[in-house]
Amino acid sequence: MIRSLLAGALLTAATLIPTTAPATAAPAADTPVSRNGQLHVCGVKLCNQNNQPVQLRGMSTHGIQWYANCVKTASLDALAYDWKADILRISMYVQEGGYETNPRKFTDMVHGYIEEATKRGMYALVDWHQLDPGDPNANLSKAKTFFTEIADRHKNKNNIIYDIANEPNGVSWAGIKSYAEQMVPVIRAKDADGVVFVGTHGWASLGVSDGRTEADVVNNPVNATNLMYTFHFYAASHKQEYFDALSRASSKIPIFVTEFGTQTYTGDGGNDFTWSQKYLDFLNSRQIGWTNWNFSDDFRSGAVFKQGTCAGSNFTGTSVLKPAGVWIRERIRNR
Ligand code: IDC
Repeated sequence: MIRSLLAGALLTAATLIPTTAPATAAPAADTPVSRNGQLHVCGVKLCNQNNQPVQLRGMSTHGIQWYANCVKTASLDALAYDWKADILRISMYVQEGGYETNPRKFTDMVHGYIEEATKRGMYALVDWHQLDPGDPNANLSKAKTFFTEIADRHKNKNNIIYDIANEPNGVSWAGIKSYAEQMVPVIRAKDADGVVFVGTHGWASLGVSDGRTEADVVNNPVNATNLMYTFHFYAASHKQEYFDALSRASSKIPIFVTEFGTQTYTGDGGNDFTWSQKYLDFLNSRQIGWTNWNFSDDFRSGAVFKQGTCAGSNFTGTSVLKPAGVWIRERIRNR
């Protein structure tokens, strides 16, 4: 009886196995993390375990206090195996209903998303999404508590990157540098080889949105190793002046683009694919990594999925995507 039941079960299973692997099947061993391992900063680039420069491409979640339903098994499978992303940016707002309202809940959500990225062989970029207030020092003690636990829990993984300040604003570069020099030792005390990112002044514009330039950073870098500076752009808003600052800075300091959109800085409006392509061509030529804003079905044009997609379970292919999503998926997949 047991034998025949077992045989029946095996037969059923066999008939269910499709002849070709589905698009969502996990490649067993060949993943971005298996290929590259623990990363480190090498000069102005990010290098892999073999000391070769590596460019990571992927997506940022929307705020996980709002769009957790877009970060689940089916969507992460699509990101890893259909989009072929190297990296997931986990955007945890501090204010606006985020971390400060329930530190336990949000820290646990981030732990969970890190495990999900890890299972799929993607890098996990932990984004401390401070925005308002813009001075990261305002959230300093919260940041210490949060990153101490994240770094301690995941220190034995080789795929974690720590972004300690999303978009500093209304604060001088000196103020951000001081914050970074307090945060880096907190993280390194737990995870000695973890790469740390820090946002630049003027909403991660290298100072340009504050009427400053990248010279503030170049002439007064954070006193820390294994650290990169972040730059954000929204292609329909941020054109030549921003591009030129990025271009100049990228030969002098290590840069990662942790957020960009093909539309305006509102994350909405018409797409400027011409300027977006100009930026990506430059980033690709310099092997500067990037994550695009954002992996959700918000109504805005920069949310890659059509509204309502996240309530379902189909995230694969282009039929679920808005124009920005079709454009960016293509540029993550094809390299
Ligand atoms: C926007 C979201 C929007 C949300 C708003 C509030 O798209 O739904 O209401 O934040 O914080 C950034 C920020 C990022 C912004 C994004 C688009 O880091 O939080 O998201 N943006 O405006 N910097 C430049 C643009």
